[in-house]
Amino acid sequence: MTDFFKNIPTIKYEGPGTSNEFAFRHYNPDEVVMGKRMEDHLRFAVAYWHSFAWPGGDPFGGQTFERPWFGDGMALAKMKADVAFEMFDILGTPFYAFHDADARPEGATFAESLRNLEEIVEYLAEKQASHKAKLLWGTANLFSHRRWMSGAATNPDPEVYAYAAATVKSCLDATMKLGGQNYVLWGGREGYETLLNTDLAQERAHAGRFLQSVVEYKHKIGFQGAILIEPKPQEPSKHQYDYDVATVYGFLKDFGLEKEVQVNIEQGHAILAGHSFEHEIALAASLGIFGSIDMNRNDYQSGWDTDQFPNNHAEKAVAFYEIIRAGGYTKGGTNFDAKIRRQSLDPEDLILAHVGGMDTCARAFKAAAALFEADALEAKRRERYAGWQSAEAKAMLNQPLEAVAASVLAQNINPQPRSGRQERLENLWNDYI
Ligand code: XUL
Ligand code: CO
Repeated sequence: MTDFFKNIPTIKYEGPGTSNEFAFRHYNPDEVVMGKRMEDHLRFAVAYWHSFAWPGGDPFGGQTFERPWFGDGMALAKMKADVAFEMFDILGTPFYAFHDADARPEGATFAESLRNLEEIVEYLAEKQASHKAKLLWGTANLFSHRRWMSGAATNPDPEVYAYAAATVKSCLDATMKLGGQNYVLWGGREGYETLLNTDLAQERAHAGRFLQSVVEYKHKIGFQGAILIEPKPQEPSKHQYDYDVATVYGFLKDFGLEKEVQVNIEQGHAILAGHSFEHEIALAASLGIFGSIDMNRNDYQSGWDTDQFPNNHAEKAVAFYEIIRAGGYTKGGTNFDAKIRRQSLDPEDLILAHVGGMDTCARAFKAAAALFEADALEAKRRERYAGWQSAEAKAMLNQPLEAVAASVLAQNINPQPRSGRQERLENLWNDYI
């Protein structure tokens, strides 16, 4: 036991009326909604990087957090893991997610980094065995170290491609060892700063081959988790090749991977791509590639990825509605890719940020589930498309253009526009949130 969270109690559900800061108002893990416990619907995960590895810097200033585990060496890395599992216990979160670089010290050589990773993975495995939290996903940090500055799999230097392959292999091995349910690839540096020095076609081809080789290796070792790409349009690169869900789907089709790889959709990334979170979820579900989500919010004035904790349940309810329509998660979950602000120095801030985020999601989820179960919105949607239920309408989809055209003249077809009822549907939403 460390004393980092000393005096902070285990967070329990007390309901919306409580005045206890250290209690859930909406997240009751055992409450059954739509036939399943909320914990099993929401599958919350804590992100190791934001909560335990990030020092609180921004582009204008450095470290603001002083954590007893900051520094180098395995002993501190293990203290970090101890604190992390203490936080998972306090919150009751069933999952966590991590990059290699969040958990192990960087070595002077690849071999040393690998030894450090293997040692910390051993330690995390012991932790998992004696605590509730399990691994939602593992991933490789292929963006922070200067070796990745011009890309990982898309780097002009073949040695960097090789180093990326070795790194992803080691992280996939680690994820498998820890029973991870997914493996995520986020290509922050898989893009360019300027087209003037970039062979876009070659870089894209290398990214495709790299991903194929990851999938081949997954099958070779018998990893049962899902491989997920996390789309993001830009930041840190000016342009990233995994721009949004539609772009990723085209990429997967191009490399024959659309049945092998799914997406991890992040709220803030969807907004940066000019979409809504729910749009990205609905599109991924319709394409059969919905996997998991990174839950957060951006500051809506700053125009960049501020990774804040969600605090607006009405906004998230629409996203959870699409997840429910998609049939919910299978291997995925709700990972808080969110960090406290750099002025939020206290251990309490870390805990209560998650409490608020979990409550926001639970409240959103319950509203979405109630609306879905009432079938109110779905009934209206079905009614809108009801014309397509007729045999004649269905048959039309198999007819050539000229036959459809002829039917307009023969039957004197004269369609009458009908209201889309948007405001009425928005009012219906308000009844549930
Ligand atoms: C960056 C981001 C990453 C990925 C994992 O914007 O979202 O933290 O989730 O590499
Ligand atoms: Co993310």
